[in-house]
Amino acid sequence: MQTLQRTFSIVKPDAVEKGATGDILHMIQEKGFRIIGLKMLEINKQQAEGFYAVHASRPFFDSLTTFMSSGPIVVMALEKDNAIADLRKLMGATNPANAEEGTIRKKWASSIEHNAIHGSDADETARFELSYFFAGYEFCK
Ligand code: FUP
Repeated sequence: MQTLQRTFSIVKPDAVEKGATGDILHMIQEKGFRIIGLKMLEINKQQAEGFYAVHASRPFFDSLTTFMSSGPIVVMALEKDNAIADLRKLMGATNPANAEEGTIRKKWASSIEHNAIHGSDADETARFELSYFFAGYEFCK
């Protein structure tokens, strides 16, 4: 059975810088996602560290959080049946070298770090990530 689900996504600084935001939003909407929250903002290093706290012990943590605070990002709340898994499929593999044709990372990512888009990987992380960037009143019906 399909269940309506929410997920969270970020167009990362590399993709915003390339002018890919419109194309990425289009790819997401073409797959049937409903955008129920959307904003562009910049976060500082500390805010990026809070978002990626689960990766704090990983060797790439410092570089990743510096990158994520290096320029504007676009954050999104998305709704669809099976939204979490379907967005991950549309994103493609973390490393663009392994990303399949037709995925957002195949088209726009340039490295494993500068990989264009973030998407929540599970229900619990989606809830945390949505609440990190959105207040409840900001979601559209
Ligand atoms: P993903 O869920 O596909 O975004 O990938 P992960 O949760 O494994 O990693 C989170 C982010 O850390 C990636 F989007 C990019 C970054 N990362 C690196 O910079 N280097 C690595 O070796 C692995 C991940």
